[in-house]
Formats: sequence, C-alpha cells, structure tokens
Amino acid sequence: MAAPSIDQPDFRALLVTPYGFQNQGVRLLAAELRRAGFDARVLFFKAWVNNNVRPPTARELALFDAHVAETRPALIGFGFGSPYLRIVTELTARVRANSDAFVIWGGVHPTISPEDGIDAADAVCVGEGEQPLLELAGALAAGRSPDDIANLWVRRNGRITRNALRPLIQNLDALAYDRLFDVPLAWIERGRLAAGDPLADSAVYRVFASRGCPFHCAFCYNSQYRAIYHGLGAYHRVRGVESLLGELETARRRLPRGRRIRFDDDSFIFPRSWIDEFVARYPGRVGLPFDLLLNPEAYDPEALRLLRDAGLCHIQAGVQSASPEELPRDYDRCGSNEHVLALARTARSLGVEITFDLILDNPLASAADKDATLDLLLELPRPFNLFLYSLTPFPKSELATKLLAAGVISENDIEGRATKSFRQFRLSFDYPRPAEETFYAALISLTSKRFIPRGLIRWLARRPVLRRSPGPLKLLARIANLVKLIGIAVRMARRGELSRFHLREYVTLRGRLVQ
Ligand code: B12
Ligand code: SF4
Repeated sequence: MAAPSIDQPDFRALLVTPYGFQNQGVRLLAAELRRAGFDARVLFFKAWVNNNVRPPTARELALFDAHVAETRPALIGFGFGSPYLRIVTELTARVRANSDAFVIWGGVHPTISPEDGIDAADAVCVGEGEQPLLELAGALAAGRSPDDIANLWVRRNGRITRNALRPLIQNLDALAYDRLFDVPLAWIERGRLAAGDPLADSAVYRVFASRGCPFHCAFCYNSQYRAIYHGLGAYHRVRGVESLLGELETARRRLPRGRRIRFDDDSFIFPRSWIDEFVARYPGRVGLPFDLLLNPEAYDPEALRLLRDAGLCHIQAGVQSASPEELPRDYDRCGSNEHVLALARTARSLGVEITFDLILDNPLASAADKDATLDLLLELPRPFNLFLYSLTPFPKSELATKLLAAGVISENDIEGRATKSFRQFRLSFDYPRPAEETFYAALISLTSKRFIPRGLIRWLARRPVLRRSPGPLKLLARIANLVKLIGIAVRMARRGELSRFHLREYVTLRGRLVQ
C-alpha cells in the first residue's frame, strides 16, 4: 500500500468500533496508519454478545469520554455495521462535546448508507478505507484540505463533497497484516476500561485470506458492494499463501492460548493452485485445526479432502432454505439441494464437523417452502449442527427492498432504525412469532438432534393440532436444544476452546439460541 513517507508521532488517530472485539477493519486500518508513521490506536467499545446486546451504561459512556480526553486524538474514526448506527451517532455527539477531533465514519453501514453519517461526522468513508484514511491523516497533519480524497464524502463549512470511489485493492498482500499486532488497543466493557487486546486469551484466531465473495445473495452486503464497486476491479480477491501464513505464525507467537483458526472469509473459495500451496505449507508452519465458511454451490470434494488433511475440522455452510422457489425468489441464490446433500455426505466421510445456516421467519415463505426445508434436513446424514437465523432486513439490501414492496415490513423494521439483531439474530424461541412459524422452527431445530428419531419428527409434522398450537412442540425443541448445547459446550471445554469471551459471546446458550 502506498503510504505517505512522513513521521507524524504527534498526530494521533483513535479508531473506535462498537460491540466487535473481532472487527479486523479498525485493527488493520490502525496498523496501516502506524506503518506510515502516525500514532494510531484502537478502542473497542463494548463486547458483542449473541442475541443479548445491551446499551452502554452511563459509566461506560463516561469512560469513553475520559479515554478520548486522555488520548487527545486529532482524528477519530468509527467503524461499524448497521445495527450500531444510533450508538455511534451518540458517541459522535459526545466526541463533539469534548474534543475538536476530525470525525470520520467507515465500515459496512457508512459504505451502504453514507447519507446517514454525513450530518454527524466530518467525513464518511465509502468502501475500503486503507488509502483514504492514510490520505486523510496526511492531509490533516499537514493542514491540507481533505475535500478531494477519493472514497470520502466530506462536509466542510456546510458543503458536502461526494468524491468518486478508487478501484478495489487488488494486491491484498500489500496491506499491513504484518503490523496487526503492533497496534495499541484498549477496550471498555462491564463498566471498566482496560488496555491490551480483549481477545488475548481467545482460543480462536479469526483471519481473512480473501475479500469479497463470488455470489450475490439478496440479503447480504456483498450484493450491495458489488453494485457500489461495479467497474472498479475484480470483486473477489485472494491473499497470497505466504502473506497469510506470515500473519498466522505471528498470531501463534502472540496468542499462546490460540488453539484454532477460523477463516472468516465470506465463502472459502480459492483457485486449486492456492489450495495446493496452502495444504503443503500450513501444517508445518501453523498446524492448528481450522474452520471455514462455504456456500455449498462452491463445493469441491477433492479440495475438501486436501484441506481436511491439512487440519480442516469444521465447515459452516450457508443453505438458508431448501425450497427451489424461495431460494431464487427471495434470496437470489441458485444452489441446489444435491449440492447440500453431497457436501453433507463428504463432510461425514471425511470426519469434518458440519453446521448448516438457515434463515427462518421469512414472511414471504409459504408452508410449501418450509416443508421443503424440513424435508431436506430430514434427509441429511447425522450428525450435523444448525445455526438458525431469524430473517433480519439490512438497509438497501435487495431483500429489504422486496419485503418493503410486499408491504410485510416498514422502514422502521430495517436495522439501523431497528435493532432486532440486539435481541434476535440467531433464532430465539423467546421472541414472539406466529404459531405456524413456531411449529416449523421447532421441527427444524429437532432435525439436528441425534437423539430425536426422524420418524418422530415426521409424525409431529403431520399433526395439525401442533401447527395451530405448537406450545408442546416448542417445549420439546427447547429441551432437546438444551441437551445439544450442553454437549457442544462439553466438547469445546475438552478442546480448551471455552475462553472467557467466547463463553460470554454465547452466554445466551442457556436456552435462547436455537441450534
Ligand atoms: C467478524 C465479523 C463479526 C464479528 C465482529 C463484528 C465487527 N464489528 O466486525 C462478530 C462475531 C462480533 C460479528 C457480529 C455481528 N455481525 Co458480523 N461480521 C463479521 C465479518 C465476517 C468480518 C468483519 C471484518 O472484520 N471484516 C474485515 C475488514 C477488513 O473489513 P471491514 O470491517 O468492512 O473494513 C473495511 C472497510 O469497511 C473500511 N472501514 C471499516 N471501518 C472503518 C472505519 C473508518 C474510520 C474508515 C475510514 C474505514 C473503515 O475499511 C476497512 C478496510 O478496507 C463481516 C463480513 C465481512 N467480510 O466484512 C460480518 C458483518 C459485518 N456482520 C454482520 C452482521 C449482521 C453481524 C451481526 C448483526 C450479527 C449478529 N449475530 O448479531 C453482529 C453485529 C456486531 C457488530 N458489532 O457489528 C453484517 C453487517 C451488515 C450490515 N449492513 O451492517 C456483515 C457485513 C455480514 C454480512 N454478510 O452481511 N460479526
Ligand atoms: S455466499 Fe454468503 S457471503 Fe457470499 S453473497 Fe451469499 S450470503 Fe453473502
């Protein structure tokens, strides 16, 4: 990455992210700024907890103010996704009251809806932030105008400049991955401020070997990014194996409690030559078990076998629905159930654990759509896990637009205005839903419980009385879920993967998350 060759230790940047210790965006941007000679730090404002995100307390807000006052940054950047719009707006107002720092917003939400930020912040970054932030810091440190920096919307003296986007970064290896561990970090949680990496004792290190995704699902930010970046270079890009292994080797040294690598790539898709190189070097250089995310459409049995031999232990596969109508109609996906079945069988034969992601609570789904999903799940070889998600519309996504047009949601139901994900992103039986949705949610959840015979689930599915009054079925699903969750927790504890934060992230395991 081209960086201004300046040494500006007096120019300090503070990057803040709400409810996301695992956010790599702000870590990498701070690393980039430091490589260019700026003093850049990161503040993680509160931990994220599945289905249990609570607003900051007065004490935590006061700690935030005090940290800003003490750090005296000239530049404050907030990186965040849609659900956190209101919290970041409040934090920005507090910065304004206590500091004259230049404030910039970036991340997924500002990229998709820059108009939401430009009245509160001095600038909003659309898309990748590395080069724009370097140029902004350079301009501010030198007293130059930041008005014409590509990717930025800039508000000065009541005038807004909306600059065009620069091309996507194609050479990811030029990014400051080698400096990720050199960034001074602090975090606020549970009414206290601490210095250091909040994930220092985490058993899992999350890494990205790519950016973007070849697919374009209607509910996913990738579809919107594709449109925003249209004509500005290849969208799905991969890192070189050497750069990736370098980062992982450093992570192993710096995080001695690390026991597992999680590839956070949206879908683990790489050219065969990349896979060959990776599997040849990873075991000797890193050697930890790893998990990855996969769209079953991109499933390649031979690549999975090679990856298994190199340490692959878990696949999280997006299925979303098994209805051949619902998939293309509502989610713009064209995967087939044959792919899912083949992937499930391969994972089983390789001894790799598998989890299927499904979206429930789709107000456009018919009973036939839901039956199709149930049927597929009843065919899958056990054991498997389920991550069930309650459909959550995100701003400007194709799916949100479709739901709005169908009149089944209003603008107030879209994250940013809504904060449904604070209480239910993963499906929770505590959340109210129509009887028929509960009926299917309970049946679907039962399919992943090995101790519940499939014949019994089929029998329950044919009981009209349960469809109308699914209370007893929900109770059975809750109990079965708890048994399964205890089993998972015991296995994780045995593998030494239940770190303090991991436990707290999933503290709602006590019954709220439905697997
Ligand atoms: C790791 C991860 C998590 C982690 C960490 C959360 C976090 N804040 O990052 C955890 C597990 C906590 C998590 C939880 C959730 N997540 Co999440 N998560 C991700 C994931 C896979 C990677 C994030 C990341 O580190 N990316 C890598 C970095 C390099 O990219 P980046 O953050 O976008 O940063 C670049 C630019 O955006 C920009 N930028 C970013 N910040 C800033 C700041 C400034 C100042 C500037 C100038 C630029 C800038 O520059 C960066 C470098 O180019 C993304 C998908 C993805 N691939 O991005 C989903 C994603 C962010 N998550 C998503 C969702 C929905 C959630 C949850 C709501 C789900 C839930 N179960 O409740 C919660 C919300 C938590 C939260 N605080 O946002 C959505 C957000 C959609 C949206 N419109 O907001 C995404 C995009 C997934 C998706 N497919 O839609 N998530
Ligand atoms: S395959 Fe996954 S990451 Fe890719 S566009 Fe679809 S939902 Fe998003």
